[in-house]
Amino acid sequence: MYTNHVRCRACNYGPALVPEGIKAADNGEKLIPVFDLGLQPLANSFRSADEMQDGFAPLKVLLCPRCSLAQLSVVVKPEILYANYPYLTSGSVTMQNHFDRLFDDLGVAELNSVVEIGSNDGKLLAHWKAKKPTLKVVGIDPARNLSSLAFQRNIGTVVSVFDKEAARSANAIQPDLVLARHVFCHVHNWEEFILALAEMGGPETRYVIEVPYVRELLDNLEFDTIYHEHLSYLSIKAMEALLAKSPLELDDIREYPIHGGAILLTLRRRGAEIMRHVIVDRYLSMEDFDEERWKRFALDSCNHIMDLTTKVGELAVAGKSVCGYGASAKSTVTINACHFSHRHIRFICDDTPQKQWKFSPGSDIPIVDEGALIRERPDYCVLFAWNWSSEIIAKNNQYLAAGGKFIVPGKTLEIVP
Ligand code: DWN
Repeated sequence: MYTNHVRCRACNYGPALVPEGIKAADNGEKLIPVFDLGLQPLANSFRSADEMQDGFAPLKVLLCPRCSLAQLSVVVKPEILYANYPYLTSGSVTMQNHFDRLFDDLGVAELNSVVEIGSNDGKLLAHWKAKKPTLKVVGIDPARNLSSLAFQRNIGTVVSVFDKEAARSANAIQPDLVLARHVFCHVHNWEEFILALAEMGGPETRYVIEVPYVRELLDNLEFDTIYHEHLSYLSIKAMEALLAKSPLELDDIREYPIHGGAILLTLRRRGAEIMRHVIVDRYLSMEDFDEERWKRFALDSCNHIMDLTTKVGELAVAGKSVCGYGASAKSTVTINACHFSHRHIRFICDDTPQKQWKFSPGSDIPIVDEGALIRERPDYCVLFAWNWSSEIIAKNNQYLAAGGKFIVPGKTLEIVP
């Protein structure tokens, strides 16, 4: 189900890779363990009552002391994670607004063709085509179940993990822009990914990667964004170490609040007539993601997990009913880290049909439709999908009016109202 990962995927720091049984001279290089949640289920392995729970794998973060890339100690096989993927890009207003902002910030109105890697169900490309009908678009995504949804939106998808072959297929539209949103940190072989990117487009093509920024994870204790799909937790320093040997270079960085705080990296071919933006050096000068910072994060995250466990446990003992909202990958991490069961969290409301009437991975907590919040009217609701909290709270004012309260996990637990 998984392989062990011991060398940094950005700068190759780590022990020499030698054949089994051969004792290698110790080069003294070893990635540093900085955060460990033990054996955890796969965050999107939702199962119905008659299905076996998929495997568990170690969830441990290793830090590269040379380039500051944090990365998981194992790599779960992509076909296990993504062949039939239950996560749908959010259709929320917040996400639509983000798509509009990217359309404007990336100047898509002036472009002819866009390829999206990890295009999921085609929502973004369909949204952009609605704004510019002449835009040529192609998606690349390994999940066959999602590509059929994209097809219903008239978005063609190369059904494949992203590699050179998929890149050459998508390159038929000669893209001006290649976009990869929340994909890059799911990828194991970064060098191959960058080389495959360079197979597309021409001298002026922009390659734009949107990923969570490790600074937000550390600052906001976003421990629940650490799961097996997220193989890496990106710093600009690590990106520069990776690109140093590649045909592409980092040209610009922008920040967006989506998914708890993301950065948008614009890469270009080396030598393109573009001045590298000074902002890259500004980020490099501010980054301090070292072992001491990560170990402080680990301690604070453990305290946060204890606080939530205690709060929900006290409510259960007091006879209060508690449910959850948002069967996100994040909810799986939190539920298993807190060892919650159906006795603590009676159910989780979620608007994703592929997740409803199944169980949260690793637990006996059922996932139900959003209407259950009003039908069952529990006393408290843990907002596992905290990155959509304003939207979710706004649409559930009837629950609040009936006396319900949301528990919003964050750096500190917030009770709303
Ligand atoms: O990297 C990834 C991020 C970008 O998205 C993927 N590996 C997996 C996924 O992570 P996630 O599952 O934590 O994503 P979300 O978007 O935080 O999940 C929110 C969940 O809440 C979804 O299952 C949908 C649900 N939801 C809902 O029921 N009602 C969301 C909204 C906004 C709502 O109104």
